[in-house]
Amino acid sequence: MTARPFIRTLFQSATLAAALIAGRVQAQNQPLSDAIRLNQLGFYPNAPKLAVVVGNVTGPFQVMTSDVKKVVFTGTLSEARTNTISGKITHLADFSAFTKPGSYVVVVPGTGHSYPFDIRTDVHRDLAIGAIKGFYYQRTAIDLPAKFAGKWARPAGHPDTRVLIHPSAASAGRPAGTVISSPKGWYDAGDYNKYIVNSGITMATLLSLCEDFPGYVKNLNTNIPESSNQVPDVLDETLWNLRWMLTMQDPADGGVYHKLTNASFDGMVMPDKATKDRYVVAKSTTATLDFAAVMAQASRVLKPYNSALPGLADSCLTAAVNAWAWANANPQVMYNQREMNARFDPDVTTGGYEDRSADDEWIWAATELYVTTKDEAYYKAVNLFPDTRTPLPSWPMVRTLAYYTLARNSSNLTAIVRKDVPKLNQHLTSMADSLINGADRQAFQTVMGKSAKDFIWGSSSEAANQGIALIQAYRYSTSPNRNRYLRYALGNLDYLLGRNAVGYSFVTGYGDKTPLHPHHRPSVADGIDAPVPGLLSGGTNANAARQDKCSGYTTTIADEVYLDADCSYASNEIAINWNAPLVYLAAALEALQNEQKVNPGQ
Ligand code: 9MR
Repeated sequence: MTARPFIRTLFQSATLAAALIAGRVQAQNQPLSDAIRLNQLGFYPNAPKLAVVVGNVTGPFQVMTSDVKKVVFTGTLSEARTNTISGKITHLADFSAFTKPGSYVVVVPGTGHSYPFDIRTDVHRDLAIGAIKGFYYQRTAIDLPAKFAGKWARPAGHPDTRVLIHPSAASAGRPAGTVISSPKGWYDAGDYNKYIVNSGITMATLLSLCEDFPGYVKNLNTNIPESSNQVPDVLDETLWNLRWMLTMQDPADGGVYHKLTNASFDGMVMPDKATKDRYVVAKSTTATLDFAAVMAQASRVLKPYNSALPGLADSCLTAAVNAWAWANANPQVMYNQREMNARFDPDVTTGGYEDRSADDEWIWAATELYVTTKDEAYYKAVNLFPDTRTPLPSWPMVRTLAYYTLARNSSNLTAIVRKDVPKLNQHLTSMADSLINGADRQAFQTVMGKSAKDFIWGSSSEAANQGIALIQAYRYSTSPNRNRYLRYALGNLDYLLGRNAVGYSFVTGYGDKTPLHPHHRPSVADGIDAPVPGLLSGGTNANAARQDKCSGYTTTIADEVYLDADCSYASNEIAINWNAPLVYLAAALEALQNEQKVNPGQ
């Protein structure tokens, strides 16, 4: 983070100086070209290295030192590829064979040079740390002092110590208007509300990183108030939200409120200036099951930290068991904001996180509870494989999170469940195989974007979750070809960091062409030019113009509809469920690279 602007400044002044010395000719010969798309942070020495040139250009390309003075590698651009979505032509510049650490640019004679990038062994480590730190900046109810927040320091917002029970959430013990305390947690996104459903997958993703790479996360220091304790920073960060989630459970019956929210979205003001009444709204089956799953997983992950966090693991398990009981008594309470508003006041118009089916939430909660307790009653309560699909995880579709959990705990299952492991592995590998199938022929050679359907609201998280799916398959596959999964996981990180149809690195502050105007209230209102760093923009969304009606979109081509404007909440908001898979992908690839697992071979 700190090194990038410095490198960039150095690079820009070096380029400028070179241009001045050589006269205008040099500048004209080697302009910065937006047509050369690559991971703007860089590459691991022993991993694949690809740049994609958009346009019909043939011939040689070079890798040069970042002062554009010395050629260190020469290659030939690939045959033309046609982007199946836009019809545009691309050519690949593959310099995987070049492995020497340093700072470089890719030069395509007649086109120009790329942004500068590094080749080094820990090239995504700062990103992993920065993306975790992004959650710190989303914290409610705590001052962010300069010591931890740098120039993005700000006073606490939303203490949430006086939250009203909305009429939709009233119960005998807590009639409408009752005041409860429900502090901490992260802001969901560019808005200031807190939603249990979206916390569900977010927490699962971060807890899974801790479960999958415990050794690696121990050394990720994010400079937060808890950094000096015995708990890894990423786990400390999740605790900020976990403690809020615990307050969202009604102690009288175990049910969990769907969300804690204003009646309507705040204006573009700083958190401490947003002081509207806050409500907890309707309990729901999906929120309660997501809560049960998170608490059961957290109980497992927190167990080794019992001396630093006495009793917390046990409290989480109790909360999970009580939530499960509520869901069993209330199996079909689906949150429907329109119906709720027809019955109760005030109307609530903030994020809905509505779902058509809770079947997948049942599978996920049952699995987490089973794995933590080994009580087979949970396992027998659901049909783990209702069909042959392995849907990519997203906030309304959490079934595959159950598969990841069973796979990662497969050496510690009871006999009756162990017999399902081969089927489980088959689900994970066939999912990965279908993801990578044909990716090698794509215009950007990425899994992401094989289909125009990838470009939905929050598409960046599709890319990141595809990457996670590939890493899970890599971890459990016994195929000699499993390294392919890792290569394509890395390819999707390259996508997020610039190898894509719009040429943006979608992470604020990480890369050279990054979102400067995310739909993120603090970034808009804080008076600081640079947006809060380490936040993943939702990214390209084919339907964004219709959804947010922001003016300024210039195209309807599915993989190009992205607008770096703060009105574009359908293509340029940030959200915790998008940042979490970025954290996982970057940190997991770093961990695997440390183990020399990411390489261009088979
Ligand atoms: O991420 C959500 C996306 O899948 C939905 O299509 C969209 C519209 O319902 O809502 C997104 O979630 C938003 C939430 O409702 C409120 N906070 C901001 C979230 C990100 O845009």
